[in-house]
Amino acid sequence: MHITKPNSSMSANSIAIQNMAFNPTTLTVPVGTTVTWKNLDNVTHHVVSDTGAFESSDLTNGQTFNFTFNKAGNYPYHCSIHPSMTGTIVVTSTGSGTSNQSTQNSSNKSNKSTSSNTSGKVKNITG
Ligand SMILES: [Cu+2]
Repeated sequence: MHITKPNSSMSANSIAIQNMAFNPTTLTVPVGTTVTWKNLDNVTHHVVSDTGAFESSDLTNGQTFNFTFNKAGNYPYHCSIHPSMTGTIVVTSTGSGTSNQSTQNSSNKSNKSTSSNTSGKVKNITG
């Protein structure tokens, strides 16, 4: 478990749970971003990933839930208490100029199977 650093400045990577909806519904963040959900409703909400990538506890009014996305991809989620509440976190890989091209040269087909036939003679020495 990571201990999230206290961030005094309010980041844009937060989702308000308000009026029985996630706001914004879709949030796009670079990989490594910690996303914060905050329940502004007077009812309890429970954020859970569709794929099981993350899950909050029951969030009552004013409570928050943090999750750090360390892998790029789409993370659809919903509220387990109110299944009609859905949202998606889109995590983009940080393209820092370096395009990662992996060129594989697998044209090496020199597979000689050398079967050496050694007939072992067992000498039976008696005496
Ligand atoms: Cu809910």
